[in-house]
Amino acid sequence: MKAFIINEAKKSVIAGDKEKAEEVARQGIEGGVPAAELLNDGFVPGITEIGNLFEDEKIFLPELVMAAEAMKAAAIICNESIPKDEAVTKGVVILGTVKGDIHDIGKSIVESFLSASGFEVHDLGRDIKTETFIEKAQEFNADVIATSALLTTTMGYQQELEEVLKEKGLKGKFKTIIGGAPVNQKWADKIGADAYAEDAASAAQKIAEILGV
Ligand code: B12
Repeated sequence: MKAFIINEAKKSVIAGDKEKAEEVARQGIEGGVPAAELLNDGFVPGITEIGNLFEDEKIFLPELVMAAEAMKAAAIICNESIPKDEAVTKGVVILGTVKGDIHDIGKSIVESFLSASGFEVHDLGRDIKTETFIEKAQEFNADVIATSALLTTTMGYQQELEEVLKEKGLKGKFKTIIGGAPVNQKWADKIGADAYAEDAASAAQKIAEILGV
């Protein structure tokens, strides 16, 4: 049953079938499949396969958009089922996708995992300017600024954030963590980010590590 649902999840995203993806997400959750498994083993491999087909020019933008809409709808249902841990606050995190970048599916999964792990998360959304990250970090007295970038052309804004934080003398005040498919530890080291995490679960662990909580 579980393997079937997970396979259906993957297939629904590849088919770009939003209604089916929502139905499978609901069925899975009602049937006791953990949201993280539905995402990591079903929906995410589906959208990854679509990304590869797009890269190889085997499918084109309309199909990518349909798959993304199916993925997003399913992720919303999975994310909602992840209980928020409001009893504790391990730290305040400002989260968003950088300027010029509208990819937000992964960022929203990160939001759910961080909230479930006891962080207070302010998700600013996507296409967020460097200045806005800093303003909001100050407004909410944040501990961490977490940025997502999915394009090689927008990763540079993660570097810009480090530079502006340094210029303003805020580098130590707010820790930074970066993520997104083209991003890696090497990039984090190069730009001087405090941490990098490759997925949502390790994002929560890495933030706990850098804050020592
Ligand atoms: C879905 C998708 C879209 C959707 C986005 C919908 C949405 N609301 O997000 C749409 C169709 C809109 C889209 C548009 C475009 N896309 Co697109 N897209 C993808 C695709 C297929 C999947 C991305 C995704 O959601 N993955 C699933 C999630 C769960 O994974 P994730 O984002 O990596 O997130 C995980 C980790 O990275 C990490 N993480 C993510 N964020 C953060 C943040 C922090 C702080 C941390 C710690 C961790 C972390 O945790 C997440 C969960 O585990 C990728 C292919 C790929 N393999 O990445 C291409 C891809 C990113 N897109 C690409 C391109 C080129 C585009 C367009 C330019 C296409 C065009 N010609 O218009 C536009 C760009 C628009 C813009 N200005 O942003 C290229 C980028 C190439 C490059 N080298 O830069 C890719 C790689 C496809 C390809 N192979 O060519 N896209």
